[in-house]
Amino acid sequence: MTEPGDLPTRVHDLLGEAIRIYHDNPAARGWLYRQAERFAGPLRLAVTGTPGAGKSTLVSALVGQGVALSTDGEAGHRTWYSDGPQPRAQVRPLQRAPYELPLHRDDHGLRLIGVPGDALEILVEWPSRSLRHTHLLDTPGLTAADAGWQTAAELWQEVDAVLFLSRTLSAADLGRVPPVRGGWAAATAALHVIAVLSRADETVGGRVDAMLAAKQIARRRRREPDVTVMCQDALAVSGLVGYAARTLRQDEFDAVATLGTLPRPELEPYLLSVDRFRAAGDAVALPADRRERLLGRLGLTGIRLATTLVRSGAHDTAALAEALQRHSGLAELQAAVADLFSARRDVLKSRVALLAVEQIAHREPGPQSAYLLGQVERVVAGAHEFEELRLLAALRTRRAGLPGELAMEARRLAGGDGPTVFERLGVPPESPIEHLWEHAGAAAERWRHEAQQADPAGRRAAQVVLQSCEAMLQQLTEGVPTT
Ligand SMILES: Nc1nc2c(ncn2[C@@H]2O[C@H](COP(=O)(O)OP(=O)(O)OP(=O)(O)O)[C@@H](O)[C@H]2O)c(=O)[nH]1
Ligand SMILES: [Mg+2]
Repeated sequence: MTEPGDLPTRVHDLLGEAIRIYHDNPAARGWLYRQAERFAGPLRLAVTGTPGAGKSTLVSALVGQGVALSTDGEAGHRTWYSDGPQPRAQVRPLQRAPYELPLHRDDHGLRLIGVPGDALEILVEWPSRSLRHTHLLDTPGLTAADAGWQTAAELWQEVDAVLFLSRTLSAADLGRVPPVRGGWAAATAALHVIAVLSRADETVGGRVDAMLAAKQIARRRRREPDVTVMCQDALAVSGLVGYAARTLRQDEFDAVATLGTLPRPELEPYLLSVDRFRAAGDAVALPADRRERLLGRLGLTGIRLATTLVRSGAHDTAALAEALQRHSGLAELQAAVADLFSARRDVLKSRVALLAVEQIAHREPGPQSAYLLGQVERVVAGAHEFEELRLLAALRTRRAGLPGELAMEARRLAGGDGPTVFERLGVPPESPIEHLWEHAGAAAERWRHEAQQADPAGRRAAQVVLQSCEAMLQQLTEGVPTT
């Protein structure tokens, strides 16, 4: 690392410099101020993907409340969700001033009436802890011949991270991800994306083992080249079951428990299809309206899963909710978001801010544009943080070419268990500096040796870890605060 300071510090300084350069250009200056504000703000996470992939449902599942917004107009707009003291919604039409609309809540979520056809964006504020550090964006689906290609590309530059939902993870679906032009932007394009095989409970025609099959498909796909070039990881999730899990009520647990009291051979024929379940009559000891509600909340696969979980020990609402959240894939997705996005917020934001500086230099050419572009290049060239992020993703998906023990150490040294020197070295906080020196030195020695090994993937991974160790040693030399 030849540049002083870490990536976010350098990017922060560069944004300041760009603002000074465009001081006499109010439009560019205002735009850059907005970028600087975003840089300092919460993580901006988009949930996007194919039409009907379950994007809005997943947003509710991530918030843990029914926030999915329905409107009476064309659903061409996108919706931002952020935390606020009380529920409110603001509409941003094309070329008109934003204004507020009253927000209604019903069993299905939130509803806005009177949304104009030219609404570009709706900003929903909703009191929720999960929206405090992450702002969520729900988007219209990307179709194969998306007229909004440009819009999609712009959207991808406006957010720090993306969940891309597809019901199949097919090459055709992934082809809807807007292309990124070459250079460093393309090289870092996968860092902020997780692919989600959505509506996982419906995989293989909603068979009994649908969730398992979906998870297997995601695990296989995440090692295939067309997936690895576009995302950090691929996971299977049932947003429907995940949402039900996070909002499970006592009466719903009771209904599942009632089904669970029936002997398995008696219940199973009724769980073979939605029609059979609906037509079960008295045989399943639940009245038709409760059966229907349960179907709406969990789907047939979810009901099957929930009864199995109750039978195998989920004895109350909390236990069933926890187990459903795990089996739905939601818990794993939340962990991946925490690991790959939230914990790396500053690095992801740095990427977006660098793109913004590059963009303004191209869009508003002036005497200092070449200088700004050169600065972006310098910052990117010294950004070991991007390499670390790529390595952590490779380790998660077992693509790094390192055996078990080494992989765990690589993860820790690259900051996967936390970014401080203490966490990276796996030593207690407040350890004396000599101790840190010793550990970092020994680690560097070990990884210098690993970096000579034959397997190219493993060698590349080891080089990144070695660089992390050397960066720590340099940090210790400079006496930079280590917490
Ligand atoms: N079985 C099942 N159904 C789901 C799941 N997620 C969503 N759905 C259903 O699929 C339909 C579409 O869900 P949405 O969440 O509105 O999907 P979307 O991607 O936001 O749709 P658009 O915004 O219209 O592109 C609804 O009927 C949902 O109840 C899921 O995980 N499992
Ligand atoms: Mg939607």
